[in-house]
Amino acid sequence: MSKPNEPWGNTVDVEFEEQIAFVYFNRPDKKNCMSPTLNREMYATLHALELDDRCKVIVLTGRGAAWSAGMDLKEYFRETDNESDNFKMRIREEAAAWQQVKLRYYGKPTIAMVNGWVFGGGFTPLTSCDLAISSDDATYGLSEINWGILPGGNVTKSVADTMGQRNALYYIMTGETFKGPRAAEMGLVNESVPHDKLKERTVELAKELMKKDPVVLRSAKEVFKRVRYMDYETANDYIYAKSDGSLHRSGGEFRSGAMKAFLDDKELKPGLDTYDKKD
Ligand code: ACO
Ligand code: V55
Repeated sequence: MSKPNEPWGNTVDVEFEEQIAFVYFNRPDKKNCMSPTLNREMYATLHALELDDRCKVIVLTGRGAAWSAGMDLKEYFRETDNESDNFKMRIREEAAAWQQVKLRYYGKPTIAMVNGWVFGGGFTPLTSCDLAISSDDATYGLSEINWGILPGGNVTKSVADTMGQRNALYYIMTGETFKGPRAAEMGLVNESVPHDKLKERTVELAKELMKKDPVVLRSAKEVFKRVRYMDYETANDYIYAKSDGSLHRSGGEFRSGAMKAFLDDKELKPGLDTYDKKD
């Protein structure tokens, strides 16, 4: 049984290691496909970890051979086909709540560590993570068209944002699979690495993120994700507002300390290194 502050149930699991929370899709027998239950448990898990001091970075990954094989065709689609419209809308909302809102604007840095299969609906949480490291062996596919639907649940939007029009339409329309190195080439993930280096590289990246001012880092990613839908003038104003706001919330010591280390003490080259606030 999970404890009250550890709401992950059977479909999600969490391991803490070096201030990283490894959040697992935990239905390996079902290739980690996303059922309504998993969607609810993932929301509760992420919500709790945002306030959990045991982690500064979230790594989203999968148990077994899959990252996630997309939505559960049985529990999410077929078994709800005959439910009421309100019921269908509710399970969609619960999927979007963690995949498109909680994870996309998460309070801590998020890294997708892609260990295996990613299909269809899996692209939405993948692209909501700030960064993504793939195994060379991972296999990706926009398989919707192979079974008679178009990529929904904002999968289409996710790939429009990350893969470019030619690539996105190619994979949307053919349903062909591709591997980690191709995912990296297209910009769907940051890097693809040999499978046995996947965790090591992910941890290295997570540690780099931990050195930054966390309040400013949170604003930096939120600003990026929101400004792409704004015109230039609104974006400029919003960016200044978020910048001032984040310095107010953090206290600004990281910024002033770094300026002192560079301008006065000459012990930092901020172009080359992160300021070490030595706390
Ligand atoms: N929905 C429901 N069940 C699934 C899903 C899924 N998306 N993916 C895998 N499973 C289940 C299988 O039905 C099987 O269940 P069972 O053991 O009770 O029979 C179990 O997981 C293992 O899957 P296999 O197909 O036996 O595993 P295999 O290694 O041969 O193939 C693969 C793996 C390629 C991932 C295959 O399972 C597959 O094609 N899955 C569907 C992928 C997909 O198209 N997802 C939907 C994308 S569209 C969307 O998300 C809206
Ligand atoms: C997908 C489709 C959905 C959904 C979530 O294609 C993901 C993926 C058609 O509805 O609710």
